Amino acid sequence: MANHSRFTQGILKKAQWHLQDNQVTPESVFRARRQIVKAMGLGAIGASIPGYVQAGLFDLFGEQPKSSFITTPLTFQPNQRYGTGEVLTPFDKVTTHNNFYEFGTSKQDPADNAQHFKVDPWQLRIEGEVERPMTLDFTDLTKLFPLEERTYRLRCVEAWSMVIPWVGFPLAALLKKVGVTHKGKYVAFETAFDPEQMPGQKSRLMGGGIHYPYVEGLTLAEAMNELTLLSVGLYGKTLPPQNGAPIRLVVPWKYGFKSIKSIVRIRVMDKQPPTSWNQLAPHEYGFYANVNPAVDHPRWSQASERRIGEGGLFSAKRIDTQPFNGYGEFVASLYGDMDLRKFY
Ligand SMILES: Nc1nc2c(c(=O)[nH]1)N[C@H]1C(S)=C(S)[C@@H](COP(=O)(O)O)O[C@H]1N2
Ligand SMILES: [Mo]
Repeated sequence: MANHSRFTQGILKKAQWHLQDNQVTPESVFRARRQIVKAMGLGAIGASIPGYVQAGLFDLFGEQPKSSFITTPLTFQPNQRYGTGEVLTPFDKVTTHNNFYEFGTSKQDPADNAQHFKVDPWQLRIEGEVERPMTLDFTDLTKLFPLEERTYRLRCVEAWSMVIPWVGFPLAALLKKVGVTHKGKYVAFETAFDPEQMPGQKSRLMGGGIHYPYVEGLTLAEAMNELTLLSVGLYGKTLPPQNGAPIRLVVPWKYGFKSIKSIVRIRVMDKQPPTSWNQLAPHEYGFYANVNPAVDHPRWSQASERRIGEGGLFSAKRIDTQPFNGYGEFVASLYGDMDLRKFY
């Protein structure tokens, strides 16, 4: 599908009561909320705070959640090692400006169409070239491994970006638990296939021409890299469905389409697995998809990006894109002298 819908945008609706982006500093709001939660004697955020108290706190700071979906607070340790020092993208932007073509191709569609997506019960199967295949159920996802909060930049191939406080655990922890065999060279991921719940899987037009289920893949070395996260939450609570509930991948040095959502299968393989955007338009989207300002997309430049939620509506802040999205110190060695123009 040559003219797929990567640049079709829904009409931007903005309610009157919205604060201007420059009137709030998301980072300070997030920290302040933690202070209040402490002062209220509820312990650190992540302690068992009822959902309605959380919702109340969002109200207090003018960050009305768009989700009617129930998210619950998580218990986690902050991990400062990857801190970007940048302003966090406001919660309402993170949860209303989404790519999740199973729910439609416009940025607002996932927030509008995913609210009734059922995530419990859930089964995530880990199989293939592993010693101990296993199936994780919904409760396992947040209980089996210690959770960390990590703030990462997310750079979409469409040249916009965000800064998001994820909660999750390293994919490496899961791969160590199942034990990769000597044949394991790649890791394949698959999103849920449920056309009854995911209207984009029913209609070729609504689903942007992708052949579902959405699939992605990494080399084993990429999958084992310390940055590669399986995320189960953001802003201290479980993931809203539009962000890939109940579990999604986050690979911060690669274009966002690698960070596959709502995963039901992880398969360790001896061969490179097919990946959805590469199947749809192979000359535009490669298997590696490392963020690279020096290699333009055939139809637009990748040298800079629009930081969502900063600057005004028509003057969104543009910043330079960094090689590997700024994570070169952790990942450049994975690629040695590989020609990153050829392996895009
Ligand atoms: N299953 C699935 N995963 C997906 C997508 C998708 O359409 N379907 N879109 C990808 C793209 S293009 C991006 S930029 C990120 C966006 O994640 P966010 O909406 O949480 O910001 O999700 C990725 N994961
Ligand atoms: Mo993207």
